[in-house]
Amino acid sequence: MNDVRAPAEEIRRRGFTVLPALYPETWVRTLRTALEAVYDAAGRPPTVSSGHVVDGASDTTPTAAGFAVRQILKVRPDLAPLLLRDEMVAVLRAALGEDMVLEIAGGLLSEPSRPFFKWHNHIGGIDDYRWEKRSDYPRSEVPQRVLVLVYLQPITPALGSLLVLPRTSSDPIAPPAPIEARHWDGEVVVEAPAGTAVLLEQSTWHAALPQTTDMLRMLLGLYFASPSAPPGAGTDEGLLTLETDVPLLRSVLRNRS
Ligand SMILES: O=C(O)CCC(=O)C(=O)O
Repeated sequence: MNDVRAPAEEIRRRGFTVLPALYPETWVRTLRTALEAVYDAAGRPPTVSSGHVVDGASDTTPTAAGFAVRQILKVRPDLAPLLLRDEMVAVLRAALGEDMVLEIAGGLLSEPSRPFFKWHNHIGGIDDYRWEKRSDYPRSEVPQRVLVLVYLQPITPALGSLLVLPRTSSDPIAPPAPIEARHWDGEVVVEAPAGTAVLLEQSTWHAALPQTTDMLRMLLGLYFASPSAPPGAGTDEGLLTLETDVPLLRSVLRNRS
């Protein structure tokens, strides 16, 4: 395994790190096929709506972010062995503490109809929209929560590059520019091969450019938190009672004993 201290330090120092092509090609293919099958079973609706991922009761739903699969292991328990990588979990432990937990495991599909995915972060969990209406953004000097985006296709301009604004823990938390603006000064444009995991500290602002090619764009969204973090929005209830014989997954569940 690579040294995990450098990427963990990067999360602390600039709010994110990228682990390129971390997931093997065969896993990426299987995960893509599974997510597309979930989308097929839902009748392939338009992927985008004005809704938020945390709203609504169904397992799958179009949202502003794309077609969200809220609890991937509830709809596809067979994917448990393919969800996590040792190196990623080691980096997360170095950043969040040995007893950090997986809060949410979801999936997201989109296509060219998804417009610019405006700047946002994940303070307090999956959707941060309530913070838009506030000026008292909560601050934490140590990482409390990290979102991992696992890209199931290359991240390229044609497929919608990811934009990230690096931040240190002493940077302001409020957005430095309008969240609708396509480009912010200081942004990093992330481009990487399929199977790449991008680890974002919860206060790190990010956005995604629209894709121009027709292919379904798919990713996993995995939220990890230190046990001392205040409970997150949109917690994946299924993970609280999940029983699994996959040791790596079991080791990050709240009920792992
Ligand atoms: O679609 C993307 O590349 C970014 C997704 C994202 O920012 C999120 O799910 O929070």
